Order: sequence, then structure tokens, then C-alpha cells
Amino acid sequence: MVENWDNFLIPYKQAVDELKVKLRGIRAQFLKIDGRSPIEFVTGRVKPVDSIKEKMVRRHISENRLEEDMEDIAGLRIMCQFVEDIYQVVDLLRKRTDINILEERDYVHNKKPSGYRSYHIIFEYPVQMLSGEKVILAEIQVRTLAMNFWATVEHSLNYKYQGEFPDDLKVRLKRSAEAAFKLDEEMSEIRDELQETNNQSSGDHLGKPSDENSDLQ
Ligand code: 0O2
Ligand code: 0O2
Repeated sequence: MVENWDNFLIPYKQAVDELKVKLRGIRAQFLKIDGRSPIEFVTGRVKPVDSIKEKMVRRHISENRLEEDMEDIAGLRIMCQFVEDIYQVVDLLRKRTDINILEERDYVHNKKPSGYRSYHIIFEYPVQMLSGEKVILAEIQVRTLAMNFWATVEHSLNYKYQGEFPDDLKVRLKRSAEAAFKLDEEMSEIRDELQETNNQSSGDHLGKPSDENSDLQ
């Protein structure tokens, strides 16, 4: 039984705070070295007690199984510009030695019936407590800005409808999710074409006599 929720949540809060710093650190390193990062921004939260209790009822999780069966009490979100960035970030996470990945769920390519897309990673994370090391479960959701826009709005509408949208709205929300994904695909294509154009124009300059004013441009 959880006797004191504040105490129960201490390691989860510690984990979220540490991981926010670490994941934002990846962004900072990319910007320094490459000038561009696959991570646009990072958010994190400890699941509010009311939401924990609601999920316990919904998923039939008893209080004494919470630590083992509720994976997202500590939750991080990584937002990316492009779909391809999601997989680059996932690869980086797989290589880290401070997290032990237990499960990956690719809802980017296998969207949920609602239309929801994101890449979920469930992992173990060791937190150093006064009483010693405590390994907790945590979740990272990796998604594009467009996926995040859809999920954020849908989540807040869902709250209003308490999980059960009328059928016509479900269809429209699904269609909106597809529109968001089309936007992601279009952005990736635009980036690829721009890159190709840049490569071609830098190739065109190879072997040409240098412009005497080039260092002024
Ligand atoms: P900056 O300089 O704004 O990037 P904290 O732990 O206090 O830093 P907290 O309480 O977790 O942050 O806040 P939250 O709401 O999770 O937001 C975390 C970071 O994500 C904040 O950046 C927000 O500015 C940034 N953020 C939230 N939504 C968006 C968004 O739609 N676009 C962009 N680009 N950033 C967003 P920081 O850490 O304050 O720094
Ligand atoms: P929060 O903190 O309110 O976001 P489930 O039984 O569906 O709750 P499951 O199967 O354990 O959860 O895990 P799943 O489906 O891999 O991930 C659940 C989390 O993904 C949700 O957390 C949401 O954050 C997000 N998610 C999944 N489906 C949807 C969706 O249709 N719309 C939106 N907006 N988000 C979704 P929670 O528990 O809802 O918590």
C-alpha cells in the first residue's frame, strides 16, 4: 500500500529531473557540434496522483504492483522536427548505458486506432536515494512537433469527453492525425530536396575559379 504519495513519488521526480537535464544535454551537444539537433525540445512530468489512481482502476493495477506495472509514472517527451529524427534519437537512447530499455513501441509506423503516433520507450532507471539505489520504471515518448500538436489537442478534448468521443468526431480526429502525418512527410521531402539542391550547387562550384570577392559574401 502507498502510505504517503509524496514520499512514493520522490524517486520518480528525481528521475524526471535528471533525465530532463541529460536529454537537454544531448540537444546542447548537437547544437555545439553540428549546428542542428534531432531533439527540438524536451518536457517531463511525474504523473499526478489522480491520474495514477484513474489508471490503476482502468488497467486493474493494485497499489502493491504499482512500481512494476505502471510504466509511465515518470514520463519524458522528446519533440523532433522530422520523422527521421525520431529514429536517430531512438538509436542514441539504445546506446546509453544509464538506461536499461525493456520495451519499445513504434506507434509512428503502427498508429493507434485513435490516429495517435509516437515512439514509446519503456526503461529501467537507477536513482540514487539516501537509502541506496532504487531502480524505477520510466517512459520516454519521442514524436514530431506535428504529432505532439495533435496528441496535445486530442488529449485535452478527450478530457472534456472523458475518453468517449462521438463517432463522427473520432473520424474527424483520425483524419486530422493523418493530415498531421502528411505534413511531416511533406516537410521531410522539402528538406531532402533542399539538401539535394545545396549539394548540387556546392558540387557546381567545385573546380571553378574562385570569385575574388567570395570571402566578402
Ligand atoms: P527554453 O529556453 O524555453 O527552450 P523546466 O524543467 O522548468 O525547464 P518544465 O517545467 O518541464 O521545464 O516545463 P515544460 O512545460 O515541460 O517545458 C519544458 C521546455 O520545453 C521549456 O523550455 C519550454 O520552453 C519548451 N517548450 C514547451 N513547449 C514548446 C513548444 O511548443 N516549442 C518549443 N520549441 N519549446 C517548447 P525551457 O527548458 O524553459 O528552455
Ligand atoms: P497521460 O499522462 O495522460 O498522457 P493505456 O492503457 O492506453 O493508457 P498503455 O497501453 O500502457 O496505456 O500504453 P501506451 O498506449 O503505449 O501509452 C499510453 C500513453 O501514450 C498515454 O498515457 C498517452 O500519453 C499516450 N497515448 C496513447 N494513445 C493516445 C491517444 O490516442 N491520444 C493521446 N493524446 N495520447 C495517447 P496516459 O496514461 O493516457 O497518460
